[in-house]
Amino acid sequence: MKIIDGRSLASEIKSEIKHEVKKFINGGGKVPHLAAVLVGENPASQAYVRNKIKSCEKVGFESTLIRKSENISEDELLAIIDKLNNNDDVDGFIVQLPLPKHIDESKVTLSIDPKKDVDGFHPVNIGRMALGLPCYLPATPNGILTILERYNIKTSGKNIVVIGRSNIVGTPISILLSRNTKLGNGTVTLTHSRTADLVSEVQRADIIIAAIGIPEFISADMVKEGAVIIDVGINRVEDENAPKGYKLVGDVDFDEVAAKASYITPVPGGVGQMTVTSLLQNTLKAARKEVYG
Ligand code: BQF
Repeated sequence: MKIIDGRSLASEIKSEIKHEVKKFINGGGKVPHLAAVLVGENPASQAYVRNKIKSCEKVGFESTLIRKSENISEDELLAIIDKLNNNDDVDGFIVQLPLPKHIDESKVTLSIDPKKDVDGFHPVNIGRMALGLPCYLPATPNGILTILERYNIKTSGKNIVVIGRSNIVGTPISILLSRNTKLGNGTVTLTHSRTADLVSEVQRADIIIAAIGIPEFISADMVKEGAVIIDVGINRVEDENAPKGYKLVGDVDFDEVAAKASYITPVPGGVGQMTVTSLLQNTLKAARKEVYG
């Protein structure tokens, strides 16, 4: 069994990006610039955005953080997005999710110019992804593909079971892994809350992508000997002994499942790390005008 080291892989990719940034600037390019909009005080969201801004510094990007109160109106937020869409100095930007309940997330996503949508959430980017056209790939699916690529884990002809059908993970990773591409050609089963016999579907899997959002849902009895386990879950569970009063666990019962797996991603330090490098990769693409010219 091999534990996939998301931290060291992410740091390797960040130094590759840093090198690419230097080359780009030496060739007359501008410093890539990512902006992030953070609404409200959600502690997890604050941590994620902090992490993204810090990562920008690490690779030599410029970054701008726009913080707004929980009470911002939808129109005010849309006005900020409009300004970012039209600010030539900003190559790409993200609006950190989730947003407060009075703001329509899909309206916000649709208002982002696809050229600057480095999260890859706009329907234009999802559509282009589905057709294999140049696009900004969504961060978590791209991070998963990078793990499979760098660890030389083959997907062609494999039974791949994805658990969870969210717009940002389950649905796009199912599409990417089933396409006729180097990191695709899998036989993908997308399972969800209405799946008739989830356990037997998962038991057939050569590769399991767990993106359910239920702490330690995948137990050893659900896993075939030698399966590859990609755990996308990031769940806060109470832990009196932890300094913050909680710890992070994945959707997989790590200790139990690791014993049967050929490869497994830990939480923390697995897929989550790679989502941030994907965002940096998309921002570099935006600065180089690789996707939309
Ligand atoms: C790690 C996210 C749910 C909803 C909105 C490293 C991150 C997380 C974990 C991170 C996530 C999850 C992000 C680890 C960004 C991933 O070491 O395990 C990094 O920063 N993430 C987000 O921006 O929005 C989310 C999950």
